[in-house]
Amino acid sequence: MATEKVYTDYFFDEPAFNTHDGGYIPLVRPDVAENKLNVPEILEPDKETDTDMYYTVVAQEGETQFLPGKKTKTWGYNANYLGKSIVFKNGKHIHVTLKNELPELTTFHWHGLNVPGPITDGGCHAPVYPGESSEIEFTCDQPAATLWLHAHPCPSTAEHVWKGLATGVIVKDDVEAKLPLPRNYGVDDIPVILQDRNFHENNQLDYLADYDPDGVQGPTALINGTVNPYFDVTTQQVRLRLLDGANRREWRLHFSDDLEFTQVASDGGILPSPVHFTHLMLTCAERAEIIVDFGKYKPGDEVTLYTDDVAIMTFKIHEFAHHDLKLPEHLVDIPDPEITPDTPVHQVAMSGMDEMVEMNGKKFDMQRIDDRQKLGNVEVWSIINTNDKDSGMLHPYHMHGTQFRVISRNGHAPYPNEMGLKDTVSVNPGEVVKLKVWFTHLGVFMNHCHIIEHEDGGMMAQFEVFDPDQPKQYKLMDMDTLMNAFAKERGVDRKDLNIPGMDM
Ligand SMILES: [Cu+2]
Repeated sequence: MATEKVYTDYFFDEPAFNTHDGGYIPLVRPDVAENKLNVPEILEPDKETDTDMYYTVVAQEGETQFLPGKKTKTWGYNANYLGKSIVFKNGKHIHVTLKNELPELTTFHWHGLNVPGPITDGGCHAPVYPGESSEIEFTCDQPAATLWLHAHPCPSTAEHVWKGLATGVIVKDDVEAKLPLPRNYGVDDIPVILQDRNFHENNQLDYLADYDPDGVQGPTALINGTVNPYFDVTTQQVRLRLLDGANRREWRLHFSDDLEFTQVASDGGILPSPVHFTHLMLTCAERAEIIVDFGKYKPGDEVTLYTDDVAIMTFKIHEFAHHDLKLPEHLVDIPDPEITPDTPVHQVAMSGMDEMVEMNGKKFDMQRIDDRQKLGNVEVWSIINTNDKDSGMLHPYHMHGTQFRVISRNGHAPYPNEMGLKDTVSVNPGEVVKLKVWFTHLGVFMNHCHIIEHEDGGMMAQFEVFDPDQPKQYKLMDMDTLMNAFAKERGVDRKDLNIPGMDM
């Protein structure tokens, strides 16, 4: 790999957009002992046949020991905080019972999974009320990838995620299985969910106290829910399935000694070719699978992972058998459907900051369909961030129901690690990002900024994927029904519901 091009800069044209906002909170390394990195267990199926898999995902309350002293009240999926990792095999028919044991309604959104909308997709139209469960089923039909599951009950998505409702979803397939990549889960293949939180009195979270319409942050990094984590390295290469699971934080990652690493997958799966780096920036909801080669270290050494100049995780090197990984220059073929000058272009403008955020000049309305695209068509979506280049924020743009290709950034080639399938793309202030988008399922889906408070605050729209030969009617949720349900569940008058994103 020595002759490969190694990128040594973040690709973004400004080092740290998220510091533009006056409310930016830098991370501080907590003054507590190191903790062994939590590696989430894998969710066992309830039942499996040759063709079908059955799972139960439970949204539940719990308590988590993040810091010395009092445990923190948290939410999670089949766990106290975050959740068990869910593994799907491409081609299998999947049945999931979605069970809500929380005191209020939530939804289960499969971020990056190509499934029909809006119910299976799990956005705001698919609430599961407390004490109830619902069933979904779909055929897993996409390449191996690191996806995720998170709550999406707008305008309360951000608070639900802040409390812990997010977990990794791993899709496996036969193509990835043939590549020489580490895949021993928990040993050399680990999810790395990057978040930040603020702890109040008695180590509790207090979302409303920390509320910022440009995204809630805290000074303490949590990796898979672990404060100040270390990971025991027992193999020469380790595959990290990085996910920016923060409400608004960008992660600018690099290792001690400027150790090189190799990205092999982006949001929607394996990249056509590996990309070698020393620095990698991830924006909200983006994923990157990277291979880190610890071959030059010896037992007892430690390698530190930083974001900016703050250490967030330590890799403790143990004895390992040396094994030089030979990654092929070409990993997989990625679909790249053709477009022509006649291809329809959808325009999306993400504008504003704070409470002023909008999409195409409007706030989100769950009863309004903002755009349409025919099933199977390949069309261009042109996304502009109208924020000011000097003081504006970056908006990570996410589309439900698809894995797209990035065509260009302000007319230039996308970043070298954007050549694969993606479902979330950072759009810098003043930038136009063009996407090539197609859909394989019908439904009503959402597109939005993945700074979750921007999404809750209205920087979100929805579109219908239609087929003239199979016209469909959708029963869409309305704000009154959702707000009345939240008020009833929280035992307050609707006017006293304190959901900041709804003040739009
Ligand atoms: Cu945004």
